[in-house]
Amino acid sequence: MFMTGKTAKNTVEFSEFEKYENEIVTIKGTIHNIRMMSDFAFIILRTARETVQCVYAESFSDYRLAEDVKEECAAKITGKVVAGETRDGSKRYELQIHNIELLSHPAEIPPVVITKKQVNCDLSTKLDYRPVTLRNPKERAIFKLQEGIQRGFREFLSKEGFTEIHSPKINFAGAEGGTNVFKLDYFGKQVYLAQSPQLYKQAMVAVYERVFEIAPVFRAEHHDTSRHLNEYISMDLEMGFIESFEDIMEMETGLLKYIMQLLKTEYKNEVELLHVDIPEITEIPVLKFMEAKEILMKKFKYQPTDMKDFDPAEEEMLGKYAKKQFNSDFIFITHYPSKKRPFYTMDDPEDPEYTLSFDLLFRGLEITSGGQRVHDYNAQVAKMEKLGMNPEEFATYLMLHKYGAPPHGGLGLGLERLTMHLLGAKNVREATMFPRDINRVSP
Ligand code: AMO
Repeated sequence: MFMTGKTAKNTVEFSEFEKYENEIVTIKGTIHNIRMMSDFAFIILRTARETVQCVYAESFSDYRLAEDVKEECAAKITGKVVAGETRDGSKRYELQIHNIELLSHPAEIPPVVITKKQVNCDLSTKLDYRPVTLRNPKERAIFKLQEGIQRGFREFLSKEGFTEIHSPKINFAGAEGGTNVFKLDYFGKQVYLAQSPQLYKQAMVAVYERVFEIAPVFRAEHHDTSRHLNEYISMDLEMGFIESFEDIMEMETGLLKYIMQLLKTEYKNEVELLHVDIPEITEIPVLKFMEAKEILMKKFKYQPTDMKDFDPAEEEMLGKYAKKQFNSDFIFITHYPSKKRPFYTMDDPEDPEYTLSFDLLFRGLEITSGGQRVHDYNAQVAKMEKLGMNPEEFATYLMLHKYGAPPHGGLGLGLERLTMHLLGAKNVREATMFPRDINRVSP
């Protein structure tokens, strides 16, 4: 026997129906819904990205609907492609059934109704039965859309000369500091799950100049919040030879424009099904951290409790401000206080209390952190010592600086957070296929 690499199929896709009008074709999928009428039946077939209306009537052929044709059976349906009309008068193809070949039978009926427009149960139940509830067309559209975001990220950066990398997730140290690092026993030695690809993406700048990674990262978040996950997909980029940290913000603006355009064109069905309000991006306003604090105090009469960072309420207010003042769904906040940014962040030479860093807020939620990094060896060692870190523990990271690194910077964009606010969802878990949080590691 030989494999030839040919992947010819003997079934057609719904997208090809137009060219088969009035012809007999076979299509495969899962029987999503059966609606029995008095002398005919609608059988909705769920294919990879569509639902196809198939109609059964005795007049169409000699085939008679068998008893075991049930919802969630995998099937091949043969029939005649006919053009029908939807409620709004547009053309929609359907299939007049001539035969149904069942390929599998479910052992039980689904525990949650998935045939309605949306899955009507609480979030926790929805997540408990995720392998089943994700079959619902609206539910699965979320993650198709999410695929589009990642695809846009990858396509845009590839065109901009970035190399895709994969950094290790079992690491000698946490890259972001703080207490939210997962410890792991590694053959008797303590290691850590990657909080981000930070140390590795920086190392690779001296190799490929521009790199990106889309991969899971791990944060031991001890609180159950609507915006934190213990495992999330971080879309990271790092670029060398920057003139300033603003180059990274320009890159992200271009990147987001590209992603939104891709969603509008190639993910139109999902955008419509989910009623996604795709943001129009022409330019993104930029505010300095302290300017933003002043706006909060003066315009919103808000008295911040922490002058080193923003709380969620402040981010929300800044989101509203960006919309009202600049008609923008996004706003960059720059120059975060040095005390709140990780050790690799470059301080602003003009005012070292602050950093050459930024966050990007999308509709009032932080979706990105980024900035310029320290690239000089002595400066990085000095900064680590100032923060009470032991540079020797980071000797492999410091090879980058010791043996020469170009000026560089980058960013990390949280995929689930971006998806969440595109959907207008209240909880990040809605935008996470199989979320991991303090109470959930299954399914
Ligand atoms: P930071 O820690 O701010 O920066 O994370 C970057 C982005 O990741 C998302 N994010 C999260 N999403 C879900 N659950 C969480 N627990 C969570 N934590 C963070 C947010 C956030 O803006 N190394 C830097 C990035 C860089 O400077 O390149 C970093 O990881 O959207």
